[in-house]
Amino acid sequence: VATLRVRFALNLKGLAYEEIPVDLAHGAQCDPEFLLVNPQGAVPAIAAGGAPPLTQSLAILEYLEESHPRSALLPADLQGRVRVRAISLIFGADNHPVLAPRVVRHLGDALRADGAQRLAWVRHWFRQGLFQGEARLANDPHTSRFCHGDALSFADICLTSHAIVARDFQVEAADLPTVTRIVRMCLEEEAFERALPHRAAGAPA
Ligand SMILES: N[C@@H](CCC(=O)N[C@@H](CS)C(=O)NCC(=O)O)C(=O)O
Repeated sequence: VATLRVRFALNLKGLAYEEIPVDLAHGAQCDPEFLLVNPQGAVPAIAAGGAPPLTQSLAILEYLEESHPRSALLPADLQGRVRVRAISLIFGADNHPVLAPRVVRHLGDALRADGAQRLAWVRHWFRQGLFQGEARLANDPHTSRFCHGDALSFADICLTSHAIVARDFQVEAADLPTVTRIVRMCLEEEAFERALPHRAAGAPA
């Protein structure tokens, strides 16, 4: 989910990049070699401008926005920027963190949750993110073609990355018309389509 946010932003800004896959399913994020890149043991991390690796997807989005202001992903007005960041944080701060692999692993290790219980947990928080997104976006005059007016923003990036992976977990969203519509609109954009997980370097065939 978090890596997808960065791939969407890079594509939307038309920036070229090389991807190095990290196999989360086999714990490669905790290999000593990768911990030198991100001691937190999580992706994404990007190397840009010869500086030490940048981590945390939302901070990376801010970096890309400030370093490459063309194809802006934040509105020009302060109120709009705050609204876009607030919507982004529904996904990035409130729901995704509790379904990260390390959290789900810990449910098994510490609480002996079995596979079905761990899956139910993940699906619950994916659904919660979409549900809260719908509550925030529906009936809000600032919601239009996309999460904020008619221009793509961080909020669309965060919603769509959450929704795509939720779909892989068969999370129901048909009763959430606003988020369903916006995700569909985003996926019509080539920049989003090209970033989808099955197109990533190292993705399973
Ligand atoms: N808040 C971080 C979250 C990073 C994160 O948890 N990434 C996941 C993949 S979506 C990960 O690498 N998890 C490894 C793990 O939980 O062990 C961000 O937005 O970059």
